[in-house]
Amino acid sequence: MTVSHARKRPRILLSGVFGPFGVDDAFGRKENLMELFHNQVTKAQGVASFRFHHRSFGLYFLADNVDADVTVLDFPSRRRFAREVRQGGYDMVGISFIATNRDKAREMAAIVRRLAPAAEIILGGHGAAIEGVELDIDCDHVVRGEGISWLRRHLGQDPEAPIRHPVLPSAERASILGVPLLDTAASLLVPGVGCVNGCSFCSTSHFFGRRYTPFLATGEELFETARRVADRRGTDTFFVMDENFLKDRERALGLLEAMERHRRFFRFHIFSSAEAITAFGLDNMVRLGVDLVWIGFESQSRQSAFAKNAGIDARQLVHDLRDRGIAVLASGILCMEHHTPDTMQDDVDFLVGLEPDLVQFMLLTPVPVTELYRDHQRRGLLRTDLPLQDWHGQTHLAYRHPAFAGDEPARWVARAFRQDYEVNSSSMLRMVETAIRGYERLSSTAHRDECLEARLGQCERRARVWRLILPAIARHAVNPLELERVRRLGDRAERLFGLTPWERLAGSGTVALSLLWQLRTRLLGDRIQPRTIVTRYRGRAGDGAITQPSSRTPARGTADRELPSAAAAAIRVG
Ligand code: B12
Ligand code: SF4
Repeated sequence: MTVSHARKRPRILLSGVFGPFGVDDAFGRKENLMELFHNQVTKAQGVASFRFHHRSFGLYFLADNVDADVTVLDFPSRRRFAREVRQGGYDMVGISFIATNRDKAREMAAIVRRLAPAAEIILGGHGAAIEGVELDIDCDHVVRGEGISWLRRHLGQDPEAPIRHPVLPSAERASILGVPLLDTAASLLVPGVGCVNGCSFCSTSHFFGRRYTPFLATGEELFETARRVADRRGTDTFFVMDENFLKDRERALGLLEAMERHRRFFRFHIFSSAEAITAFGLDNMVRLGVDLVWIGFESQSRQSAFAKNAGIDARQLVHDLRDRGIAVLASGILCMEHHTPDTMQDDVDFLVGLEPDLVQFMLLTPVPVTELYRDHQRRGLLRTDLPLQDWHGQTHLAYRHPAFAGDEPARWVARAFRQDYEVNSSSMLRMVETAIRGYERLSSTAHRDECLEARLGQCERRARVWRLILPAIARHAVNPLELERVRRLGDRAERLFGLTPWERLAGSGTVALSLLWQLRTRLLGDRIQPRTIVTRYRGRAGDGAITQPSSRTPARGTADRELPSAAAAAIRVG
């Protein structure tokens, strides 16, 4: 159904689910943190874990691409959401949620019905894939797949109009070892959604119909968007939220060509599959400015089951990437159907043995509605007794596996992360090493053109700044092996860059900050709740331009108070 809102510009509230996050309560679980690395990657590394929050990016894409008065409410409390619904006079309320947050979405829909009975309720995001969700949650529309074109069509606007990319930080409140990252946070770049590879377990590939929908279809469009965002935010670094960025080789090469032509050398953190990386070429990745790549290696014992990994020497690939200064996040899947305790240990050893900078271990989870979900459903393996809040892939198996019952899966995940930490040391140490390796290799490359000169300069800055954290890493070393590695890496860095008295002092400063952070976590616990962020967009003004959004972030612990954005920005980085 397309609604007519000719009488006035529609008023829309788009909200993420309410907090608190990462606590065991009626709606959520302690495992569902709003922190990517601390939740799923560096979680076993204690004080050395990476800490930051990501916004609900999809909401900003929707808001920026319709002609309507839109409020985006990110990380609200239940009370804050209810207040916005009661006071906002909204025609529509869109709720974005994932499967684990289904019960929160249901509660929010009930709040809307109670406080704004005339408003339409629209459900979107990955939770919309849950079978029968429209019967379970009182709503008017369930949007499965890409949301911008749906919302435009629903509002009677052109679904095919070019997509306007919002200007957003990729992360908030970033800190490692309690040391805040003072640089402006990398910006978000979303070239498109979905992936054509269709790996059976992959939620995103299936949610978007095993298709790739580009938001930015050419290298030139990517470059122009990156330039606009970078100029507005004052940083040339991007977190690229695209499932398999190098899969479209021509587009990535087009971006590289545009950067070289314009002499503007952006840097990127990307996700990509091993086959796409190999096809694109590692030296091209250096030129492109890839600082970090997330690769799904999944399982050595079933490499052939994933076409993306077939015939690739994973260990060599990781080694060659790190040698080029490209940090690698390698992810693997535990408790797959073929796994026995023995073959699973082989897979953990394989992942750890890749010696990547970061690893992710997740339990195989038949997320609705993937090919794997359908297959498990057909074979009666789905754990329908397990509440959806527990389908997060960290402690419980959502399907019946003969070899891993009870709390065995959780223990495997914990052991795997611990093994990686003890064998490979903290991820920050590994990333300092990668930066230094990249610098050494590039500085000894005989012929460097303008692009490689720029990359060398960036690599040097990264290595020089990051090595300042080595004293803090030493202070919290997991074992004597890590202490020894810190000492050797520190000497290597000093031989390359020297060490000024100021840098020595900064190193001591990182130790002080890390101890403060340790104290904070001991006294107040390890959880950090993201602050509520309210962003208001006014629809198309008379001149045809969509006016800039204004953001409000409440102060720490006072989720209902709004501050002027300058103050909010100051709090956000602290
Ligand atoms: C960033 C991210 C996070 C951030 C959270 C950000 C936030 N503020 O919510 C962090 C790192 C904290 C996180 C945590 C978790 N995440 Co997460 N996350 C992602 C990730 C990588 C990117 C999402 C994104 O921004 N995409 C880009 C935007 C543009 O796309 P989009 O969000 O899909 O939005 C589009 C459509 O979905 C739609 N849409 C979205 N919302 C709405 C709303 C309306 C009203 C409409 C009409 C349309 C619509 O329109 C948008 C434009 O087309 C995705 C994977 C992925 N590649 O998408 C996983 C993903 C969403 N996460 C997932 C999971 C499982 C989790 C965790 C449970 C992980 C864990 N094991 O602990 C936790 C849960 C945390 C919690 N308490 O909610 C799953 C969800 C599976 C599912 N089917 O539900 C995904 C798909 C990863 C995966 N492949 O398994 N996550
Ligand atoms: S390659 Fe990665 S993003 Fe693509 S379908 Fe497979 S797991 Fe999903």
